Amino acid sequence: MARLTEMQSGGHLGSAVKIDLSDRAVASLVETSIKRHGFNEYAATLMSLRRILPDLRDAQCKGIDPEALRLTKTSIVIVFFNEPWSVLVRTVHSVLDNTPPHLIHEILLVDDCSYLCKCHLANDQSDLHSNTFLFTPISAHLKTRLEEYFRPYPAVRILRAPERLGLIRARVFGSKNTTAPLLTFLDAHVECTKGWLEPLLGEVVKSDKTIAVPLIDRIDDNDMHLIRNVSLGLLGAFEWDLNFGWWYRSSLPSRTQPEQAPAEPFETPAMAGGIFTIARSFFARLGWYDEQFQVYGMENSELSIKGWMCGGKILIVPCSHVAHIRKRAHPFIDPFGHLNVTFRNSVRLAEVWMDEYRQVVYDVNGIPGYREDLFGSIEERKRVRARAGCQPFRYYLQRAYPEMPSPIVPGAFRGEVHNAALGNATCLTAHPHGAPFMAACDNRNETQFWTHNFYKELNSYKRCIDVGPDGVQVTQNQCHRMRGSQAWYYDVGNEQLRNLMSRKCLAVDIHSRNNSLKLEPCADDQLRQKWYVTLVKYEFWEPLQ
Ligand SMILES: [Mn+2]
Repeated sequence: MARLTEMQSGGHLGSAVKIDLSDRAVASLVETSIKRHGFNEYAATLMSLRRILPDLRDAQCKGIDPEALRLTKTSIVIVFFNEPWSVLVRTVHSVLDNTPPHLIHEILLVDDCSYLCKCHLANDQSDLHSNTFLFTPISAHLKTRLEEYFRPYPAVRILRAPERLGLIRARVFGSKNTTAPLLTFLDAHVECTKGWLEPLLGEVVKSDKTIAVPLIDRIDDNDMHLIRNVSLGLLGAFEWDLNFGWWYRSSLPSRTQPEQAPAEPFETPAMAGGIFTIARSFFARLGWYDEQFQVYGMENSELSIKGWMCGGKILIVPCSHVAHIRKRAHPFIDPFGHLNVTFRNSVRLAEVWMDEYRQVVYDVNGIPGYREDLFGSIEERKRVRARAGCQPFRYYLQRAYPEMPSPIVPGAFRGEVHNAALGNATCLTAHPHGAPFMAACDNRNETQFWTHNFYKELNSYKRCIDVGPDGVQVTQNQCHRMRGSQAWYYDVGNEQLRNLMSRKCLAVDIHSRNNSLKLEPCADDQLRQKWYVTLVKYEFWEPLQ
C-alpha cells in the first residue's frame, strides 16, 4: 500500500493526484470508483477538502473594485444526487473560501432523494454494471453526516426533495425555497476560484435580464488536475437537435473581435446549464424550467432560447472562473435513457418556443409533429410564453444566433416512402427492434412515417436506417446524428436513396419472402431502387448572415 503522507499534497494548486496503479489493490479501488461514479472518486478523496486552486483571472479582472458594482446577495443552489462526499463538500468549501460572506444569502444544498443503498435499483435497472453493489450503502454520508458536518456553517442549509425530482425540477424546487433576489446555480462537483462570484453578480445587477455564465475550467476526471484556459475561446450553441455543444469563437467570423479585452463579457447563443447567475424575477417570468422535462437535458437550451427571446441575454463572463469535473459517465442517470429523455424534452421545447421552425426539430426526430399523448400537455407552457411577452423564435436566430446552420438539405422528405416495384399501397415500415421492411400502408403515421432531414438520416421516431455488418443487409439503430453509415442522399432525378458511406443504393429485395431491404450497387434502370417520397421545403428559412 502507498504511504498516505505522500498522497496528502496531491491536488494542491490544481496539481494532479499521483496514484500508484502498480499496486493492484489501489488499481482495483480506482476502477470501482470510476464505474460507480463516472470519474476517479478515489483520487478526489485523496485531496484536501479545501484545496486551493490558482487565481485564474486575467490581470484586468483584478483591477475591478467589487464595492463599486453595488452587488446584491445571491442564494447559491446546489442540487446533488448520490454525489460522493469529497466532491460535494469541496464544492461548498470552495464557495465559502472564495466568496465575500455578505454576498451569500445562503448556500442551499438540495438532496434530490439520494438513496441509501443500491437495492432500489437492482430489479428494474438490469443494465447497471453488475450485482456486486447490491445492498451496498451508496449515499449514507449525504444524510445525518452531511448535516452534522455543516452545522458550524450557518450559511449552509440542506433541503431534501420529497421524491426524486430529477435535476431540472430539483433546481426549481430549490429556487422556490429560497428568497434572495439573485440565484446562482452550481453543479455539485465544482471548485470555485478566487473572485468567481462578483463579476457574475455584477452583470446581473447591471441588467436583471442578463444570465451570467462563468468560464468553466476543467478538472481532469482521472487525476483531478486543473486544465486551464479551455473555455475562453469557446461559446455555447446547438444545431437542430438542440443538443448543447461548444464551438470555437474563432470559427464564427462575426464573433471574433481581436481588440476585445480578455476580461470583457461576451454573448453566447446558449449555455451549458449547470453554472450561472440569474435574477429570480426574470427566471420566474420565464416560467422557471418546463417542469415536465424529465431528469436533465434540454433545460439549458430552453432557458437559453427563452432568455434571449424574452428581452434578456446570455453572457459568458471571463473574469469568473469555476472548475468542473466533467464526468465521463453518469451511472445513476443513464439508465433512464438519456436519448429518450432529450427526445421528449426537445419536442416540448420546439412546440412551445420555436414557432414555424419547430418543424425542423420534428423532422430531425423523425416524427410528424407534436402529440400530447407522447409528449405531454404544453398548454401551461404556452401560457407562460404568452404572459412573458416574448419575441418570436426568428428574433432569437437574428439577434442571438445568426450562425445557426441552414436546415435545408437537398432531397429532404417527410411521410410515407413507397417503392416503384411495389406501388403506392406498400410502405417502408420500421420494425420495433429489427430491420425495416415493406408492408401494406396503414395511414397511421407511426411505423411508416419517415423523414430525410438535416442530419441526412432516414429516421422514424428517432430510429435510423443503418448499414448492417455485412454491408448488404440494412438495419435500424438509434439515430446517432454522426452521419457516417446513417447518412443518405436522395437523388431527386433518378429517385434513388444512396448510402453516403457505402455508396450503395437502397433496394427492395424482391426475392425475399417478406419484401425486406438490401443495399446493392446503384443502377439507374432498377425499379426496386426507385423510391417515391414527398419532398419538403422550409419556406420560412432565409439566410440570416
Ligand atoms: Mn456536471
